[in-house]
Amino acid sequence: MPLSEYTMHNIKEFRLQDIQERLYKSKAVAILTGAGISAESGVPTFRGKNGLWKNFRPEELATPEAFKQDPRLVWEWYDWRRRTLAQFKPNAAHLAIAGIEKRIKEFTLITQNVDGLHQLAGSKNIIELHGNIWRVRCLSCGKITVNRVVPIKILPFCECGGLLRPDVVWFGEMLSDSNLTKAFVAIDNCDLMFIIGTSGIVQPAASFALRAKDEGALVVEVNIEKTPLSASMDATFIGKAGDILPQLL
Ligand code: BJW
Ligand code: ZN
Repeated sequence: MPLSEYTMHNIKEFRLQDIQERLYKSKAVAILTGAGISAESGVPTFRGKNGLWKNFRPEELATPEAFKQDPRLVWEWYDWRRRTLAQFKPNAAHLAIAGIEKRIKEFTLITQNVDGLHQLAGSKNIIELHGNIWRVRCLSCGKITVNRVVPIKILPFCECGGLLRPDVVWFGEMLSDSNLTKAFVAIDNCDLMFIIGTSGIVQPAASFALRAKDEGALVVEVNIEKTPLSASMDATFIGKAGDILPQLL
């Protein structure tokens, strides 16, 4: 679709072309991404129709309680995801974001995704709010290591004998203070923020768009459907991230 045909659905009339112009005048840009940005690479979203593994909702498996009760089951889920992910490549949306970073002086990518596809696309200044599925953490000694073994042994153990868990943030767990601080600095300093492919329901990430707006940034959402955040955005572009983002370059 040509740039001029993407219109926005909120108060002010922005076209994608207007956002493109705004982007290249921006001094500081922040982008928040969610599972939707990896959907076109083949990664199932959490709350989409292929998001369920063996009929478990993420809220049932992505918790410290679930891991304590049945670490084997939780590791099976992560093993399945790691095996699928290992075949996937970054898509046009990941590449466009890496391209934007090259042109903007102050650029921060805040991702909720644990899949590592932004790094593969060439993004550099990334905050991985919810961790990374390719790292493991020892429950006994706390050591964090990169682990790309596919399939991973169920259950994996550290050299100290402790049980390993995925180095990700589960429901009810605190996000790293240093990541949150870096994210807030980027949000408070940016003049333009994009919210891409997230359902906007998992906190604290869901509050970032409103914080950016309160701090005076223009906030633009890209999603295939409206979300609870849409009504508060300056602009919401409805469409696939892989179609829309490359047009900003
Ligand atoms: C496309 C597309 C295409 C599709 N193009 N778009 C305040 C109020 C209420 C509750 C809380 C609160 N503060 C904290 C909580 C509790 C909880 C929470 O938010 N619960 C909600 C469910 C209500 N939050 C936490 O527990 C967080 N911890 C915390 O805040 O600690 C302090 C605290 C604790 C307890 C109480 C109070 C304070 C931690 C959250 C950790 C989330 N972890 C997970 C798993 C990570 C590891 C793993 O991957 O296994 O993170 S859950 C899962 O959801 C994952 C995601 O990063 C996260 C967000 O999902 P996302 O990315 O939005 O994906 P989807 O699937 O929901 O949406 C995809 C979107 O893409 C859709 O909109 C599609 O339309 C779109 N899309 N194709 C563009 N081609
Ligand atoms: Zn250990």
